[in-house]
Amino acid sequence: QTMTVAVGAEMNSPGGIFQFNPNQITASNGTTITFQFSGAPGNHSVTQSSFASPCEPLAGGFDSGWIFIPTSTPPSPLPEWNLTITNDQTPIWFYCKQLLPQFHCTSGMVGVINVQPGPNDFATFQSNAQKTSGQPGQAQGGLVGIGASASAEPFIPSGVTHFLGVSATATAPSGSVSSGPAASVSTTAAPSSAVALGLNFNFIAVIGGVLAGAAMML
Ligand SMILES: *[C@@H]1O[C@H](CO)[C@@H](O)[C@H](O)[C@H]1NC(C)=O
Ligand SMILES: *[C@@H]1O[C@H](CO)[C@@H](O)[C@H](O)[C@H]1NC(C)=O
Ligand SMILES: *[C@@H]1O[C@H](CO)[C@@H](O)[C@H](O)[C@H]1NC(C)=O
Ligand SMILES: [Cu+2]
Repeated sequence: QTMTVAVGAEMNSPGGIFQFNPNQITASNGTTITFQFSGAPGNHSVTQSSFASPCEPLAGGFDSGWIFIPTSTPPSPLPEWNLTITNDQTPIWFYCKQLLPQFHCTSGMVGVINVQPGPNDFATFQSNAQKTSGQPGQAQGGLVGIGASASAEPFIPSGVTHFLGVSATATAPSGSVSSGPAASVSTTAAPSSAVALGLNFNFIAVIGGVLAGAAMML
């Protein structure tokens, strides 16, 4: 079983640039969800979070990293990332962690797989995301998440760039305000993302304070 979710949208799309479409998905164990990065131009991620902290990476959560499409026409084939459902009994919340030109998460770019009946519904999650103060979490998650996992990094066609952030090593307690960059760099970062890694780190460092250990590594 497969499903497709569009990541980002074009400027004039109904709902605007900052969206996943659909943003509520029901998928059973073994279903592959193909996230197609079709928002062009765009620079988006699919990053697992939690209901309690919509715009913070979940400890042990999945993360596509950022995928940057420079052109106003979507490339063909599109960049895409396959995530397979491993536990359909738990809601899987996710957000886009891009900060520019405005915070995507607080602009409502969030989604859920397998929401359950009750107060923790999508509308509340999205509204909480929009009310989040401060910068959305930038730490890099992995391929394996909680309730869903990918077996490979995203497919990146030519002309498109993939950026991986700095991995979180410390586990952020759920509900924490910020899980800043940790002193380890993702070993899965491709050589082509080395420059981006630096930029990303510098940006976080300027915004959030410097970690001497990571600075020395870079
Ligand atoms: C899906 O897999 C999870 C984890 O193994 C399991 O707990 C759950 O019961 C499975 N769902 C169904 C409908 O069998
Ligand atoms: C994602 O999964 C779909 C459906 O199985 C497959 O057709 C596609 O080639 C996969 N894409 C990647 C990048 O692995
Ligand atoms: C895309 O976003 C990442 C993360 O913020 C950043 O490092 C990278 O420079 C951005 N790429 C472009 C071309 O804007
Ligand atoms: Cu985005």
